[in-house]
Amino acid sequence: MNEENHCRILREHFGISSVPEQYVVALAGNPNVGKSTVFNALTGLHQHTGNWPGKTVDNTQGTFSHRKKKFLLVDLPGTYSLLAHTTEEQIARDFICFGKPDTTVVVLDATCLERNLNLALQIMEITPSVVICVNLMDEANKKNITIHLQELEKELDVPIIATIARREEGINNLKEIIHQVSSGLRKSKPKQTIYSPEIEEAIQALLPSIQPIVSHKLNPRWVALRLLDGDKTMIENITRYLNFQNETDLREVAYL
Ligand SMILES: Nc1nc2c(ncn2[C@@H]2O[C@H](COP(=O)(O)OP(=O)(O)O)[C@@H](O)[C@H]2O)c(=O)[nH]1
Ligand SMILES: [Mg+2]
Repeated sequence: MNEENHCRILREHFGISSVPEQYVVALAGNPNVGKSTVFNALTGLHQHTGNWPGKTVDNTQGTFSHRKKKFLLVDLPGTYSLLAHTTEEQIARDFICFGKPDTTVVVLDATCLERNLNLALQIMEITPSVVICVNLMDEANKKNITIHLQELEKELDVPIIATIARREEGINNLKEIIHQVSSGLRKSKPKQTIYSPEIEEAIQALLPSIQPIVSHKLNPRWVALRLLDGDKTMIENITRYLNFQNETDLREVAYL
């Protein structure tokens, strides 16, 4: 997809007004993890709020520069998952899948990492361009919670940055890693959730049919999982998205 086309899709479908030489960064996270605080620390006053097209959900966008590169940051609605069907979850999921952000930052609450990791793992199934921001480190310290960040980073195979967003601690490191991931200087192969043998077998059976259709546009394993879910709206969205790019109808694969 060329850059101008990408900007047009972002504008028409997501109300995102990016310019071609700008990296687009999505900010995801459960509600109340300090996402807006991270957003403010990254963008300062350079932000404005509107609505997602056709929805009554806030769409806040902001900009910052780092190492002479420009970044457009999009604050996604706070969600626990990307699988259920609330408007907020749909917006977050569609943006990560089809808006093709250069980097998706997942903000996690350091005091309840395990619950928060659920969303991170779901996002890691969609895109390899993920950065995990473990926020509220001061609160975790107060509760004597120790997080082995390096081990977690190795385990998940995505960059992890610790922050105390309220004090702007770690924000520069976060900018640095966003720059590295967006520009392709740092590439990850995020750990994938392994399902039961039956599901894994079904994924393997579908992949050869899915791969040529979705090629590099979507992660084939993720598409296989959605087909197995039988999530009709999502299958329609994927089909529309691929048609948009003049691709074969995905439904043929769904009804194999
Ligand atoms: N102690 C502490 N509080 C924080 C930190 N980051 C955010 N907060 C606070 O957590 C609350 C929720 O933050 P907010 O950014 O609105 O969360 P959001 O719902 O994820 O957007 C606010 O009171 C913030 O001031 C942090 O790193 N440490
Ligand atoms: Mg918020």
